[in-house]
Amino acid sequence: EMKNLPQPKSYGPLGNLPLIDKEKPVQSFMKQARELGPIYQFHFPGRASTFVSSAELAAEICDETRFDKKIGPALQKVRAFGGDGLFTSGTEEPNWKKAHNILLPSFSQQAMKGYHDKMIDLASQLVQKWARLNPNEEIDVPDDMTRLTLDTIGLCGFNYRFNSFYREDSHPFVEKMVRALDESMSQTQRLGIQDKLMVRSKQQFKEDIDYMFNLVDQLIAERKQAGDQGEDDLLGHMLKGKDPETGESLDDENIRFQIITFLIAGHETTSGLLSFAIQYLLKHPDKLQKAQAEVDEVLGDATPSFKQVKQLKYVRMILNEALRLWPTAPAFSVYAKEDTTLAGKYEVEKGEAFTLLIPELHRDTSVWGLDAEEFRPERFEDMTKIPHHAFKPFGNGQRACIGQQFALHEAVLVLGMVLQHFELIDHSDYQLDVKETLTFKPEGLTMKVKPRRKVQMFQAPVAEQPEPAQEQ
Ligand code: FDE
Repeated sequence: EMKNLPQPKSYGPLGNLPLIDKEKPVQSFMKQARELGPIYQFHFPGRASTFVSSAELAAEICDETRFDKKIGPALQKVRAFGGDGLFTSGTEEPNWKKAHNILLPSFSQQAMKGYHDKMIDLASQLVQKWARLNPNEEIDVPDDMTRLTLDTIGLCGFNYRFNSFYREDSHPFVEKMVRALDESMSQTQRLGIQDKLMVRSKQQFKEDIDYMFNLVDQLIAERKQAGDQGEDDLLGHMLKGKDPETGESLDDENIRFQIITFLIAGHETTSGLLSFAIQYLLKHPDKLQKAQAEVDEVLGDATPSFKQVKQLKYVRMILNEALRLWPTAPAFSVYAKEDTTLAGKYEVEKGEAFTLLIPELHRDTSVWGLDAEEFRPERFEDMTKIPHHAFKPFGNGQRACIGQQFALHEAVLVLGMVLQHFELIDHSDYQLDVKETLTFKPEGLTMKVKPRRKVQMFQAPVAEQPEPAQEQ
């Protein structure tokens, strides 16, 4: 364990634990970083974590020759349902590389073209729902964005329709997944003895996981039963794909873990991203106007084509700026592969772990400037000017987000269509409150909308001319 690092106030056997807001652990760690500086140690009962948050130190721990992804205590808990899927497996576990190789082509630009029409299908459901609201009805933004992103990964990934827009409440999968994620987060903060007493929560955890396994196993079984119809989606690729390095394919248990991983990773984070972007637009009418002008110029009244989505440059900058201020997957951890030094100052022993607080990195004034706290999409005008390793909303290196292009194509397309069709109204003067369930979301964000143009709906046929009266 590293010595002589800054540490917050300690409370005997509880260590620094009382300093954490249980509902907002990452924001508590962010607050500590502001008080203690770019590297500090935090003591939980029985273990310690080292947090880093400057661009200088991020560049060090992102050096893959010296550091590799660490499956820390929180991800260990998520393994109860993510197993050795891509997100929760160690790089040295055989299934990580195998699945990575098999799934890479599913996330290429070429593959995005195949998903585009399905993304439009679901974005249209959202637009149609909002177009049919009465003027005074409120929209629960994160709620509808979660409907949208779950349905999108379901349809693009597995040709499965959650049909969330046809339900009053969210699909049961969401409730169970959120509760399971929440339980994993809470388990890592409980004392050993406390955790043993949480019999009811544990039972619930097991029931929630069983539900997810059942839904997914059914999906796999149905696809297999339907025979080899070569569906060109993630599931199809996993069932048929062979790792070019080993010639092996994935087993059914691992495919189950991958599907759950994609359902979770593919929708929680993306719906949060869209919600934060809308939150910022509600608060920045000038940026909103600029984005609407771009959308009107590029799209006009048309449904976006694949190429047009690429042309929505300012919309993409808005999403990047939202990801900078509130990266929805806010932290990742690495461990040292050998003894090394950090920034020429800190001696590090092999195995030592570090957690990068991404929102703090994204506010480091030494690279982002004194206005780092401000929402200013224009800073992404020229991506080559973004300093290397200063912007990490999708993680790092070979363990970075495989779904990055997918999430961005979807988010640009959806935000583009929303801006195309609606005026956004901050009816309640919303004050940002960031909720955590391993990912970030703007809690309680609602808005009202006013149509900007006619939404395509089924039209009644033009009334037919009455038949001329028959002459007798
Ligand atoms: C991944 C990821 C990451 C890293 C983590 C660590 O390192 O630990 C991050 C940071 C992320 N991711 C982020 C994000 C954001 C957003 C919006 C997203 N993300 C989205 C998405 C979608 C999808 C489908 C996904 N995503 C997926 C994924 C996966 C699978 C992973 C793992 C990879 C490996 O291999 O490791 C990730 N993601 Fe993400």
